[in-house]
Amino acid sequence: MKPFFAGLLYISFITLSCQPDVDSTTTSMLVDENATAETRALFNNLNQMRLEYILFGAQDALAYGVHWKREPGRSDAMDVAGSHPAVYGWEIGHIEHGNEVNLDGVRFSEMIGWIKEGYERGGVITISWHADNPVSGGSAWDTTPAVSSILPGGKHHSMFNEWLDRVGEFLRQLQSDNGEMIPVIFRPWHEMNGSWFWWGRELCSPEEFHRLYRYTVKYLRDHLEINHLLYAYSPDRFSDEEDYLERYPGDKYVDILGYDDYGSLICAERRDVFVRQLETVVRIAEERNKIPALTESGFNALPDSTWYTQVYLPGLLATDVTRRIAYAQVWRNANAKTDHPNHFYVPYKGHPAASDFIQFRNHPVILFEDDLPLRLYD
Ligand code: BMA
Repeated sequence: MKPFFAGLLYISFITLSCQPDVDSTTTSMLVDENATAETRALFNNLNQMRLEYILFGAQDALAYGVHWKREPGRSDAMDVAGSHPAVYGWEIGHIEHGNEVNLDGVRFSEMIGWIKEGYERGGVITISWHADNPVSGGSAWDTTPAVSSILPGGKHHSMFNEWLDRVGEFLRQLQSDNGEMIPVIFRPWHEMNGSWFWWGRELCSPEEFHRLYRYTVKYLRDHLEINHLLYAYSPDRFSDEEDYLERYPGDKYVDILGYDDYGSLICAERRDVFVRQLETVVRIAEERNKIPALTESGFNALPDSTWYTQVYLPGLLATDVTRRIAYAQVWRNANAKTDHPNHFYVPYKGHPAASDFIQFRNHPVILFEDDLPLRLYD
């Protein structure tokens, strides 16, 4: 072989075989190349830890639960299993109007406090945004077409920018006592492959959706210079890779590849369907050096008292591939005032599924907040 080609081969061998240290790889991989050190650390640590563990998350866990509201230090998970979840989901719907309270009655000023507490204890924060319909003024579930009207050139574009300004103002307040910006997995425009939200499949084209997602990222990151976000893409259930990726805005705009699944997780008989989807998400994420996650899940009102150990856990741990997700989150325990609560995902004190939930929490792969082996932000 001529020395020139041998040299070239040698160089490419070095390039391929030298693994740069994790930090420099991920710095260039993140959506935000100016992401704060804590945000980069969160990405790196989740990416390493997912090979061994799955973090358990729940929505609104610290704000209220079944039969209680706004009690310091409390969550239904804590009541039943002795620890808060490791991942805290929060929701900022109605921040776009500058309201003081979100669409589920949670005061934003208090939410900021709970986010700080969770972060200080080492938990992970993720935020969704069920924004109202910008055209009709109805809710996120009002399917009046609206996406093209908020994109550049659209009639409601400047109003949309104001909405993003308010999102930014809120995110800027997420600061720890020592001044660190609290990293957030931001999950806007989720379940976009269904048609129940105004940004859904039948309400805008894939291109319009791409533009919406990219515009949101660029506005927050480049215009508002918010650098403490990881961005999550989370469709609802899907049939295959092509379906999953139909509205994917591109590797430059997404850090976490997730999906939301309630329907294929309610009984063991559907496990194959669940496993096929979760494996697809993991594979697509790993091919792109992204982090896979089960961004929403659960069995509403837990009619099966062994669901956590007999359906959920075996689904998450079904194969070497499914268990490589970083976290799995369930939805909220609405603050029921009646004796017949009908919207909750974590068993509350006295519920028949409580002991099963403790077994789930004790599984060595599943991490709650007090199981976290390291601070995820260093
Ligand atoms: C839904 C339900 C609603 C809630 C919404 C946003 O799944 O829990 O009650 O308003 O999420 O949090």
